[in-house]
Amino acid sequence: MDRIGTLFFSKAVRIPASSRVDQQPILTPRAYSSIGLSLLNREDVCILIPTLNEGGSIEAVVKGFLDLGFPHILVVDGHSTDGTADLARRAGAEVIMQSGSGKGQAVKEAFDRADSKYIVLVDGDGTYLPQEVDLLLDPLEKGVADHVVGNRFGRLTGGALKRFNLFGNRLINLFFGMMYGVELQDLLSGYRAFTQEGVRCLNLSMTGFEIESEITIESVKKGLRIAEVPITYLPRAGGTKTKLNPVRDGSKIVLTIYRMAKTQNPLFYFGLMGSIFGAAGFLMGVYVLMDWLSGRVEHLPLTILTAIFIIVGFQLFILGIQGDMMASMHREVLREMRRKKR
Ligand SMILES: Nc1nc2c(ncn2[C@@H]2O[C@H](COP(=O)(O)OP(=O)(O)OP(=O)(O)O)[C@@H](O)[C@H]2O)c(=O)[nH]1
Ligand SMILES: [Mg+2]
Repeated sequence: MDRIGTLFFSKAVRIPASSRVDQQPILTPRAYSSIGLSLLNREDVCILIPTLNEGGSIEAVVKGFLDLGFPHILVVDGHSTDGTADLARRAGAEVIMQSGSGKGQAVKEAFDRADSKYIVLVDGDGTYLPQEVDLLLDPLEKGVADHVVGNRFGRLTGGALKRFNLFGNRLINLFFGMMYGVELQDLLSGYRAFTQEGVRCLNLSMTGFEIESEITIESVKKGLRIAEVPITYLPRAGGTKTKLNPVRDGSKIVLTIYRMAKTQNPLFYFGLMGSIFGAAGFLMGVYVLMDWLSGRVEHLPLTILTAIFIIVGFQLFILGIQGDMMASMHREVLREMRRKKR
């Protein structure tokens, strides 16, 4: 049975918590090997940090990665007004100003410039631990993944995610799983690692906070191997402000997940629209019929509308089925091409 065209889940690789660095602030080479993590060349890694007014945390984040031996740190700043760019530069990072606006645009610009073997994407708000970066890089180095997501729910610190955001995240992950048939625990994580080839496969267009969903959906579409590793998630430092509006950005994220499913799961995409038309037509039909049966009242225009709604709903379903067949064939061809390439 086809993986995506159904509502069944397939699992992303989940790396167990047993290989976590847990409480260790900075790990020595010996500590890494003792917990089974590979020691890769830090020169091969580029750390990308999008920032907008993160003056309260950016220095610590940049220094955290430098202290671990990562020499390539690129901060893409959204024209902060609190001196973030200067603070990052003084801490030792290369800083560029993004040419447009929004986190998504900054990430795209950063991806275009990063030419290292491995690319790490991390928020500059100090909510992620630099010393856990090896947990993300390890599956790449071992060749078992092309895109590793740091799962914030692996080790959530009290208050790091507000109850409303936690609920929203859970719903979005569930919705994503239903749409794309891939079970992920943290679609919206801001701590990720990629191989260079993985990043080059991604065709990104979102400019705002939808970027994380788009990156993950593109990874699924392009057949990248996604792994999740449990990481620590800390609350934002006091005095620093979130740029995320849970309602406005949350609905944009849901819409992005839905819209991008058009080619990946057309049955769900068109089926959902078809169900809405069908249900509206059915309800209007019941009303028309009840009135006619009880008092011989005719609603001619409403009857025509009912018929139109039901026909449109039905046609959307047929479109979904046809789209699903085309998507399955397309995936089959892609799989075959990939198999031949290997
Ligand atoms: N360059 C750039 N960075 C941005 C922009 N908006 C947000 N960021 C950065 O993107 C990262 C994530 O933004 P946050 O506001 O922390 O959003 P979040 O992590 O989803 O939400 P929190 O729960 O508040 O942490 C941070 O490092 C921000 O500074 C932007 O327009 N341009
Ligand atoms: Mg954040």
